Amino acid sequence: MYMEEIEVNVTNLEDDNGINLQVELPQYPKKAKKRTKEIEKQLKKEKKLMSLNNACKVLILGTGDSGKSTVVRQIRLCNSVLFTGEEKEYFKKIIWENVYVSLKDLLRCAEMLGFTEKSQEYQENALFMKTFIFDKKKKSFDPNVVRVMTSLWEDHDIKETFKRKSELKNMHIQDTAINFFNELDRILDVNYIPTDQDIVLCRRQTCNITETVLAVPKLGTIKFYDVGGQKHLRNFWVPYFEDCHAILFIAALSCFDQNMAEEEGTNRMVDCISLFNIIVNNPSLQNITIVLFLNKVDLFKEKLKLTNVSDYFEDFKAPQSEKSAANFFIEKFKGTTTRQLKYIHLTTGTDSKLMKKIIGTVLTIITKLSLKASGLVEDSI
Ligand SMILES: Nc1nc2c(ncn2[C@@H]2O[C@H](COP(=O)(O)OP(=O)(O)O)[C@@H](O)[C@H]2O)c(=O)[nH]1
Ligand SMILES: [Mg+2]
Repeated sequence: MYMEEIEVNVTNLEDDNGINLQVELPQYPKKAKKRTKEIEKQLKKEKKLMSLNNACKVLILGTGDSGKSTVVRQIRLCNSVLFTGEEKEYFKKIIWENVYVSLKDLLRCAEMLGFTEKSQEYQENALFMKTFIFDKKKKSFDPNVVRVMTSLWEDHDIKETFKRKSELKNMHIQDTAINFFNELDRILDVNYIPTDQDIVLCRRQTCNITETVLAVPKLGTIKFYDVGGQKHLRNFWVPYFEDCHAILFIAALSCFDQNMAEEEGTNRMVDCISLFNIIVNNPSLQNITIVLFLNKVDLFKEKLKLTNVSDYFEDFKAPQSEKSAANFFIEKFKGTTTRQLKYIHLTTGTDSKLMKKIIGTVLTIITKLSLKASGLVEDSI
C-alpha cells in the first residue's frame, strides 16, 4: 500500500475490540513513503493482534485422567461461563454413570480383597447390581435401585475397599466417586441438578478434541483445546501443534504408584514424564510457552502418608516429605529438557478457590507471551 499525493486525512476509529485504528495519511511523496511503511507496519501489527484476539490457542495436554478436562471446567467457571441447563442435564447422567460404574468396580474389588463372607442381603444386592444395566435415557433411577445402591455403599467392607483401592494396581476406581457416594441421597434424587462442584468432580473420558472459547476481560479471546490423553489418542494432537500459542501440560503427581490403564506394567508417572519429554523437545514447539501443572496434590499428600516413593523410584533418596517428593518429581520434569521451565504450578484441580488464583495468573502469562512472540509487545514478563 503506497499513497501518493493524498491530503492529510486523520481518521480516528475504535473498532469493536477497542483497538485504536488511527490512520494518518501522508501529504508528500517522500515523507509519505516512510510514513506509509510505518502505517503498514502498524496495520500489520494490529491485524496480527486482531487475529490473535480471535485465536490465542492453548492446547491442554497430558496423560489420561491427569485432570485436563477438570482444568478446562475450572477455567470456564473462573471466567463466569456457567454451565447451561442442558449441560447440567448432560453432566447429571455422567455423574449417575460414575456412581454406577464405581459401585460395580467396588463390588469386584471387594471380592479381590477377600471380602467374601457376606450377609444374605448383601449378596442379593450385589447380584442385583452386577446384572443391572444403567440406561442413560432414563430420567431417574428406580427407587429399588436407589435402595440397593445406598445399602451397598453403607456396607463396611465396601467402604474399606474404597480406602484400599490403590492396593489393586490394575483396577482404576474413580477417586472423586467418594464425593458422590457420600451424598447418594442428593445425587440419586429424581430432582437432582448437579452443582458446579459436582461437575468439576465428575469423570468423563475425552475421546475427541473439544474446543472451549472464552472471552477473557482485558486478555481477549482464548481458545482451549482439551484432548484425550490415552495412548491411542495422542497421535490426534499433532495437527494442533502448528498454530497453537501455548501448551498447558497437566500431570497427576499422585499417579507415581499406579500402572497405566491402557498398558499394564507401565508406571503412570514414567509414561507421563516420557510424554512430557516428547512434547517439550518437539522441534515445532520450541517457541511455544509451556506451562506445567503438577496436579492432584491433595491425593499426592494423602498417598505419601502410606506409600514410599522410593518403592517406585529407586533414585528417590531423600527423607520422604511432601516437599522433597514434590521437588523430586519437579526435577524429573525439568530434567527432560535444556529449556527453562519457568511456569510450574502445584495444583489441585478440584479446589475451585485455589484454581481461580492459579488460572488467573496463567492466562495472563499465556496471552502476554503469545503477544510477545508475535512481536506485538516488547516488555518482559
Ligand atoms: N482429588 C482430585 N481429583 C482430581 C483432581 N483433578 C482432577 N480430578 C478428578 O480426576 C478425574 C479425572 O479428571 P479429568 O479432568 O477427567 O482427567 P483427563 O482425562 O485428564 O481429562 C475426575 O474425576 C476429576 O474430578 C485433583 O487435583 N484432585
Ligand atoms: Mg478429559
